[in-house]
Amino acid sequence: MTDLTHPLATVPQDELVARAEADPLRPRFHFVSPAGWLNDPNGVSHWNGTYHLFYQYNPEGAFHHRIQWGHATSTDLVTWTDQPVALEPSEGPDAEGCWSGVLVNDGGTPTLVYSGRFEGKELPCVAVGSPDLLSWTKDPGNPVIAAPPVGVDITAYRDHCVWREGSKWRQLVGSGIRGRGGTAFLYESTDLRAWNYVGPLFIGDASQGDPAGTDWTGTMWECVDLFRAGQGSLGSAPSDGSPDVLVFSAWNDGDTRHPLYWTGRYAGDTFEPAALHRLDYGGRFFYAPQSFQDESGRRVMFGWMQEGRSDATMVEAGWSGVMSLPRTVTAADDGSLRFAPVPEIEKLRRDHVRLPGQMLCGLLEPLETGLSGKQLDLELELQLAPGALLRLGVLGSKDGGTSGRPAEETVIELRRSADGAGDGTLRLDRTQSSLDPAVDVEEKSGPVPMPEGRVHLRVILDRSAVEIFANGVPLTARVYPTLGGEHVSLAAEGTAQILSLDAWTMAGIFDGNRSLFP
Ligand code: DQQ
Repeated sequence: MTDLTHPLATVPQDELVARAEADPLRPRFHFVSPAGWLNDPNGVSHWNGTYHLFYQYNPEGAFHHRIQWGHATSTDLVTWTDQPVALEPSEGPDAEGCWSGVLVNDGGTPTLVYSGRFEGKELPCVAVGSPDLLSWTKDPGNPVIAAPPVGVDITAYRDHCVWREGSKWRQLVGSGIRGRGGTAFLYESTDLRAWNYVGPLFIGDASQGDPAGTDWTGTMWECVDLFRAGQGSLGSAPSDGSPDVLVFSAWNDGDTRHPLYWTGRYAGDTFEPAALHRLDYGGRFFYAPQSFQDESGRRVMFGWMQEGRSDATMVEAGWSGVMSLPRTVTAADDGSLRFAPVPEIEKLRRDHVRLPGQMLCGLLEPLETGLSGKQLDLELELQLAPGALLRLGVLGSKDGGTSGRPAEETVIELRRSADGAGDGTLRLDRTQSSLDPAVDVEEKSGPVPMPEGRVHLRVILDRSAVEIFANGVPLTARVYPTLGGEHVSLAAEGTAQILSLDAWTMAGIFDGNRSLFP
């Protein structure tokens, strides 16, 4: 067991799991670490029929320190089995942490490429796995790249995207060029050990846009992920116009801002951008996403749903960080991406309730749906008139409050533009979501295509974890209700027709018997 040497390690390790499990705000059907700290998804993959999810893990407590690679496996992307820690810092180039990276199949040998942290900086390292992917041996030649490109003044340098192209491996390392913007440095290798620097694949422009904006590209790109969305593989000529996508998490001076993606074309040694998009309107609540193609050919993405409560509260709770549900990634006709929870998640649905379709016309008072729960999957088909607003309240507590409004409520709003044109807005209002004045309740919102005013709305609630998909556009966030409210209500301005509303309670995926060191 690790020594309790870190000043934040105030909860004894043998108490951490019980402490974490006792927290009513801890999700029950999202993957969470056994206790302690979790951040980025790493090495996400499908290997001989088994899904592997590695993650940034600190079993010492709920704070980011001396990061290891936690590991869990699944055969269905729904239930997960904890596996032994895959990578742990050791003397040498990863002595201060095994930071983010990926898994590749090197001619049958599972191989991790990750960022070893030493003396406050990260460099690329490699480890090879046993055939069952449960034990890992670090390469004696680590770090496999000795330093960032010479002569370039960088802001940071870490995280990896590695793929096979023809007879060679290619690798991107996330970085930023001081005074210019975020970037991904491209390398090439025949053996994953000796890498030749090719050049920056593409350089962002941090002087463009408002640094406070939700689409500012930042001064460094963390967790770059390059893939072809649709038919064909990276580097091949696209047969059907499928875009190439460069996902990155915009970072600035220690601040984890938000995930973005460029669509465009990767060819030769460069990426020609077509358009920049926000990946998830929850911003930092779906950070550091990583994707993979599973054995059925789907692209599946996980993201880190970081916390919106104080560091001290996390430490006290004994756990921090939620892995998003795995979501499929597809290209839409307009060239941008659409996301949906993988259908396997429906296995957890229980106690189906279908409400009759109804027309809501300018309802001032919220309509009681009779639905309630902290672990819910809600699916609505909606028809909004031009200018109409639909308001779905969840995790509401009826009692208290003199204004007639619930004492606590998290509100999801969909508004169709007044001119009835194709677009509308998805908004998450968390201002009444918690009586705790210390939690993050910043508004989250963004545009959603609403052809003919039709919206398919999916809302997945798992206590403090909320994932919303409106016509395939995601908004992911965290909420911290203090009253344990479970009410679901509906209200409208203008004319909003609910064509169907289906609701399920979601079963949990863990049995409460987890170990910090599986
Ligand atoms: N988290 C990792 C880094 C990465 C960052 C460290 C993103 O490798 O850049 O835990 O959240």
